[in-house]
Amino acid sequence: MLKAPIALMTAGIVGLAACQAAPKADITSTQMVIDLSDYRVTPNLQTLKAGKAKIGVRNTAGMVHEVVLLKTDTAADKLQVDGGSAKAKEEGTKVASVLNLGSGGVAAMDVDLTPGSYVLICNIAGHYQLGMRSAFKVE
Ligand SMILES: [Cu+2]
Repeated sequence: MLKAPIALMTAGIVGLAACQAAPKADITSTQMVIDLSDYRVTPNLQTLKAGKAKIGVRNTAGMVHEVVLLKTDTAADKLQVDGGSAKAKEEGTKVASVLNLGSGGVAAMDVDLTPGSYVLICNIAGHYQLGMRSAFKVE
């Protein structure tokens, strides 16, 4: 039992180090870039061509955000929210994600998109409800 608090402390330190070293991916050759701010998800395009694409994600905010890409016909502001976790439900709709992107972080996700309606959200607890959602289409 004595070992448990030490293990928890170590995990905390590793987590903190991961937050401070936000990734800086090269996103100059991406087909689309999504900016994350407090509390907005802003893609630079409203439509994207079907097929393989590289999507860049930049966190311009002072706190950790993330982006989850969902393929759904539900409107961006009408997703179901789980009351316990305060997160939007992703089951059956999640296509790709960049999770826990620290302040100033830049990342990219490789996707292979089929035509349809998509919603981009930040699903850190409470952020979806604060407005971190945006719709886009693949044609
Ligand atoms: Cu967020």
